[in-house]
Amino acid sequence: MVRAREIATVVPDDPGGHPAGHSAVGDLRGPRLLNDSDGLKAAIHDIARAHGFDVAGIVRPDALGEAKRHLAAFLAAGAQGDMHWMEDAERRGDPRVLWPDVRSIVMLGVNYGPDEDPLTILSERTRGAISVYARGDDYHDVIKPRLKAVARALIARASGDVKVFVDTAAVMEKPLAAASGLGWQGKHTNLVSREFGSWLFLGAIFITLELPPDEPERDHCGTCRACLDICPTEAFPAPYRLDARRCISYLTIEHKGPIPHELRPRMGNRIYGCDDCLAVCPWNKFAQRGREVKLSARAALTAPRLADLVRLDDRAFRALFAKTTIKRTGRDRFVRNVLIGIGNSGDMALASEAERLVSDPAPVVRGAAIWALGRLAPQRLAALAAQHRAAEADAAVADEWAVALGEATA
Ligand code: B12
Ligand code: SF4
Ligand code: SF4
Repeated sequence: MVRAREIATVVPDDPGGHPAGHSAVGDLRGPRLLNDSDGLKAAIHDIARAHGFDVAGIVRPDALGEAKRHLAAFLAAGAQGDMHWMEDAERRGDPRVLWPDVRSIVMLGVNYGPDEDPLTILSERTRGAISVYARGDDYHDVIKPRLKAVARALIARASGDVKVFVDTAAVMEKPLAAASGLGWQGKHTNLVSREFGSWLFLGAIFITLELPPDEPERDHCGTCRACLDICPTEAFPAPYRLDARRCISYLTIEHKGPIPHELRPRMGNRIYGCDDCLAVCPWNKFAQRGREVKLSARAALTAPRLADLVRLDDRAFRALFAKTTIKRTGRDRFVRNVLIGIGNSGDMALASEAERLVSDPAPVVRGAAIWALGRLAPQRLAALAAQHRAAEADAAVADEWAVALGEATA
């Protein structure tokens, strides 16, 4: 039995990357030489399963194919918005640039299939829709130790160096997962699994050993375009291509400033992420409920009342979202999202909540409150203008006043 000599967490190379703010990179070393790569490959599936992964596949680091070119086109179009950490196409587009010693990549997936249809909550307009992936414990924190455990088990059987990644590092997890046979990238760009539908979290183990790769999965989308048609913000300029700047997931999680006016009414009550394109996929008929309790939805996050969420101060926000991925957006951006939901709710009882936040210390909250109140009760907003508008020092909030009072267009 060989013990890891080193397990180090190094370099979050996508600071602020999606959806949580840290990457997991560990170096694990073991001195024993491997002489049975087929045996190790067979063992990987058992080890992965024993550590809570539902699927595993092996891919060569040069298997990204067209993905690098597609990434370059994505970046050239500016589709990454203000996710500037994505702009290193050389490293992101080739795992060998990230780590020249890598010879094989083990791609792993954890099923987080929901208990119920995530589209149902969208008709409950006074409640917030939090996307399925964010309703339980932060998946990075759940998956990272497991990746390390699998890596440890691997080097106990073989020599080699290993690094583990779950999101946020400059690794193109979806095309690698597709090339390793875990599924295919659907027209919504996410990985679709024949076994688990849309609901797989992905992680990667880079290893210095040559392992026999698995066969890639082929595309099973056919003529279907359900995910493209359901998108409320028309975020797909073409099948297999996403403009993140229009995606509600980007707008509610990654984007720091005011949300573009044109897209606000289309967001409905989606206050953190969006599952529409995932949930509508017909391949979900094979989906199964996730087996990891930590990833399953907390009762408080399945259909929370907008009236409660909009009252969160910093402390209450951190308490409610402790150990979730939501905590990293911070109270201000989260309340901004809730106010968009309130503006879309049509519920006059929520107007007083927006009214109160017109004087919030955070500009991004004030701006969204002005918009929400303008939607629900324009006369009340006009009455408040005399009191608040002249003293407004923030240019973006001053613009919100002008737009909400009909003096300017967005
Ligand atoms: C940046 C990012 C985002 C951004 C941009 C998403 C995107 N599609 O690029 C935003 C914030 C919008 C986002 C949203 C979501 N994300 Co995200 N995100 C990432 C991240 C960090 C990088 C993705 C990336 O490299 N994008 C760049 C683009 C260019 O690459 P791509 O998506 O693979 O695009 C391919 C296609 O566009 C295709 N293509 C492009 N042009 C053309 C042309 C033709 C002709 C063809 C055939 C193909 C083609 O080739 C590209 C390369 O393979 C990954 C983690 C990671 N490190 O990989 C997680 C990740 C993709 N996200 C994930 C999740 C869960 C989500 C959400 C579902 C969360 C939610 N519920 O709100 C949504 C889904 C939205 C959607 N429809 O994609 C999971 C997806 C798991 C899975 N089963 O696929 C990942 C893998 C995280 C993880 N470790 O589990 N995300
Ligand atoms: S996550 Fe929602 S907004 Fe983003 S592409 Fe999918 S359906 Fe559109
Ligand atoms: S909804 Fe249809 S087009 Fe979209 S990923 Fe699923 S099968 Fe492919």
